Amino acid sequence: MTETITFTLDGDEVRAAPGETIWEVAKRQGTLIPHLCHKDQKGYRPDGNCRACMVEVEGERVLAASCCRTPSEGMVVKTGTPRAAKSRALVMELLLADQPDRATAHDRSAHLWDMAAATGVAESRFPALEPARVPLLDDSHVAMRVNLDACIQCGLCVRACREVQVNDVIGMAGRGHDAYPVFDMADPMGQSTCVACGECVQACPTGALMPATVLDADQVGDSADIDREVTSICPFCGVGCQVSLKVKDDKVKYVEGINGPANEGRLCVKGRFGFDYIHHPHRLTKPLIRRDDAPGKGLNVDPANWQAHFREATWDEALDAAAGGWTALTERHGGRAIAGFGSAKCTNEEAYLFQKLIRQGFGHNNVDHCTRLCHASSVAALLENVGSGAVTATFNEIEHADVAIVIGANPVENHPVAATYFKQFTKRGGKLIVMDPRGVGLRRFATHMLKFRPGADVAMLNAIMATIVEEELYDRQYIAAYTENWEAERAHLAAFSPEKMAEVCGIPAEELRAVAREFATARAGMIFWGMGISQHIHGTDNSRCLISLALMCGHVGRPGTGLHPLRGQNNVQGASDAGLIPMFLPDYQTVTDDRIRGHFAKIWGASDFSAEKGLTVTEILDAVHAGQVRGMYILGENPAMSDPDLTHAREALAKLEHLVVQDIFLTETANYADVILPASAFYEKDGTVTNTNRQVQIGRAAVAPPGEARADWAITAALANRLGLNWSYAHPSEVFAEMKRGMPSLDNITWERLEREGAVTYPSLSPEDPGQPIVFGSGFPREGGRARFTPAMVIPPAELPDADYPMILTTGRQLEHWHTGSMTRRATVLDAVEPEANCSMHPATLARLGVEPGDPVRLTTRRGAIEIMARADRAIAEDMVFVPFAFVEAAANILTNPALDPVGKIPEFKFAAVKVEKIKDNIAAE
Ligand SMILES: Nc1nc2c(c(=O)[nH]1)N[C@H]1C(S)=C(S)[C@@H](COP(=O)(O)OP(=O)(O)OC[C@H]3O[C@@H](n4cnc5c(=O)[nH]c(N)nc54)[C@H](O)[C@@H]3O)O[C@H]1N2
Ligand SMILES: Nc1nc2c(c(=O)[nH]1)N[C@H]1C(S)=C(S)[C@@H](COP(=O)(O)OP(=O)(O)OC[C@H]3O[C@@H](n4cnc5c(=O)[nH]c(N)nc54)[C@H](O)[C@@H]3O)O[C@H]1N2
Ligand SMILES: [Mo]
Repeated sequence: MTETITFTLDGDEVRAAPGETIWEVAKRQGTLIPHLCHKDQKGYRPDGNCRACMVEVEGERVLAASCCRTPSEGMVVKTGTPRAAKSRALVMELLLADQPDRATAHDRSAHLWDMAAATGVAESRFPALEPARVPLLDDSHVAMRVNLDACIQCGLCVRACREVQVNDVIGMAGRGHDAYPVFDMADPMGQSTCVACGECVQACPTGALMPATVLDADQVGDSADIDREVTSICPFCGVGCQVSLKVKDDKVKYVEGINGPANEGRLCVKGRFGFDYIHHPHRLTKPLIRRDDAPGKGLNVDPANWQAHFREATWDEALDAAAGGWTALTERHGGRAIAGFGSAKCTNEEAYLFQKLIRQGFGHNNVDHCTRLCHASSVAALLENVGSGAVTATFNEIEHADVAIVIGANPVENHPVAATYFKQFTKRGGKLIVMDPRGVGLRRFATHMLKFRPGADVAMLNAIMATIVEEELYDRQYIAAYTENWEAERAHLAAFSPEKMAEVCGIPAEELRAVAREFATARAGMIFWGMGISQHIHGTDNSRCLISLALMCGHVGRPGTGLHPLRGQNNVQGASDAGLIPMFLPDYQTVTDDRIRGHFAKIWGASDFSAEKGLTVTEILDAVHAGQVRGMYILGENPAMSDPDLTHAREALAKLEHLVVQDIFLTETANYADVILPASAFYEKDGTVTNTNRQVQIGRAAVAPPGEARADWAITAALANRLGLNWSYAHPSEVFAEMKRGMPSLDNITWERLEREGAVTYPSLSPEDPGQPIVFGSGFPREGGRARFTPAMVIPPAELPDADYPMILTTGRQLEHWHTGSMTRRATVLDAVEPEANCSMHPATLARLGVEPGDPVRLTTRRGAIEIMARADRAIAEDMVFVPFAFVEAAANILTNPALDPVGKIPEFKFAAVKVEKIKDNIAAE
């Protein structure tokens, strides 16, 4: 029970919640007590070291630090007494004595100066106490500057690094007045293990730590020297961090995290420092049309010298050419000759319009997007067994869990802000079970790290569940009340004892049993998963196992419990919800149902369209090879890099008679286009996006698109009108209003509400309800209200290592790069940190191959070969090689296997047989 405390603050009787400090209550009451070492952001522990926030407590001899003092019943606190004010002013003066002057400060608008003003101090009467005490400038990092002459030893950077982001890089060296922050043992920041999240920079109250973009060559800067501040959503991953964009001269100058429901002020390196791709000179600024004398379609267009292939066109000409090409093909071959790939990087409204254009304009459902390559199998299993494809709980719910499983996901690199919550959970004593064939970054925090054989998920998970059955650790009441098919699952599991499965998955039986006990006996457990689960030919089975595991333990529907596939793209949840899927109309309503199609046809004022489920991403490219699809519309996707078996995919793109690509760059895919339409980047348009937590959030245009580039929704609408569809949207809010007519998930969520509140989680039960972070506490959206156990069999990967291809290829991501690299390789900081195509192998493997770290190797699979630099990484198993897919010069997907999961239709990106060879150094012989 929460008991509030009543006390007197500046003469008023006020109440404090348990744990609430005097500083917090004062702020709530409208009194800002000066503060330096205290940061008003969730995750920051008050420290009370700077003494800038002293207040007087009646009856106490000494002043109290209001940031860390909680009131007691009946206490009388005065914030503005002369004694308190004098003490605070003295603190300020002493601190200012050692600061550079405000005129030449690193940050003329640092928080420190505001606080000095608030205490009535303009300058210090004291001489500098400790001149030149530490190395002053550290500019070894591309993104940040360290100027320790401004450091006041408040320790906020240490708390930012160790307690909020839990990266443990910054510490304090020296003592007392000589204390100063150091990176690792005492490295320059740029050579330390710093991952450049920049949390310390955001926390620093003095300008001792600054974003490099705010400082001039003399290390002088002013963070308030901006024209405007616009709030939006980070355009990278599905965490959906809310950001404040500081804009100067129509360019983003720097970025800060703000208090969104998912990120609570935190950001990662991409969100904070990866924004400037939008200002890159490669941005498309004018519509382009392929020249009649272009030297053939292919991957040979240099973005700096595109003129040999394309010519600039007016929008009218380009839109006519784009739509005219499709119309010509449909007249000859019917609507099915055209297919579309929409985008999970664009907004909900843009995704909705895209699927509407394909369905209404061409009469069929051959429209899909990158979800097919991503969580398609997870969503298939969730829809089948839970009745809904979205997460059952937000990732932030881990705060209330006591055990969590993270399997086949590497959140430290791929969902870094979510990972901060996972790491904090372990610091509070939460038990973390990590399951991954690679020793991913979370292993340092894991209670159990199961480094099992790749592709052996079903064997391992079935063994864990078999233990739970055998040792009767399951939740009988939950199973009886909320599930179906338990007896079949239970019988099925009998064949999977840990002792039998240990050899298959490579984890000892005792460890499997220990993990089973840990998870099943927990009060509240969560399961998080990623591409290591979904990107297999048995991806749906993998997910079925995770669902069954959660259900049998009753770990769904309560605080601290839930199933959470970590969604990837910034708007893949929203794009899927909006119907960018061949089997579903918006809100996962099946296209085969006449009534549902009728409903949408009515909303659209259109005639009926095909009742047949459409083709998926990989099936569409197969249909191009088969001559069935002849024209395409590709929006914000780069299949010439992201599809499996690129040779096959690129041949399909080259074969298309009419390809329209709408992107912000001249991507590898755009190389094959007939018409290229220059679009706006995320920070250049208004719209909503839905993150992995089901939080619908609003993004706002901060800068204008470059040149003649236009907002994606407006381009799609213009194309629709050229196809005769008569759309008339003046603003994305009108599209959102239309979406609501067919999407019950958006009930109680309006554009106006999003503008006001920034974010609403669906489902929202009333116009006041901020939304439900946890769902399915009282049954599931399936017939009978029950979730289902679906037993899964062990199926080996499609392509096993053999004598010719003896190792295992696995692919994925790195912290600094985004998928196909189109954005992040054009972001200054990210490209500087990770400029070169690389793969990773165990040092013993490199030694066996005679390869030194940094040397190039050749990787060959049945589909092709690439040459790439090799790194040593002990986290990789000795028979594996890990390749990120961001680098066109060594494209991982030349190698990957296109074999598909039969249900989710997702390719097996995580497993292929590969041969690794040293590239002989034969330059001397030439
Ligand atoms: N920096 C960065 N962040 C991103 C992205 C990006 O491109 N760059 N992309 C975003 C997108 S769209 C997505 S979908 C997410 C993906 O995020 P993650 O799911 O974390 O992505 P991956 O790195 O592809 O793979 C995750 C893990 O699967 C493991 N794995 C490989 N084989 C197996 C297996 O057989 N079983 C199991 N259990 N695990 C296996 C790998 O070792 C790897 O650690 O990231 C999002 N965030
Ligand atoms: N080997 C291997 N391959 C994989 C995976 C893997 O793990 N391994 N993972 C798969 C997964 S999970 C995914 S999600 C896919 C991702 O595959 P893709 O979606 O093809 O990859 P991205 O690079 O994110 O492509 C996004 C495109 O949108 C453009 N863009 C960005 N913002 C905007 C905008 O506002 N408007 C427009 N019009 N364009 C914009 C970018 O320039 C870029 O070309 O890759 C898949 N491929
Ligand atoms: Mo993804």
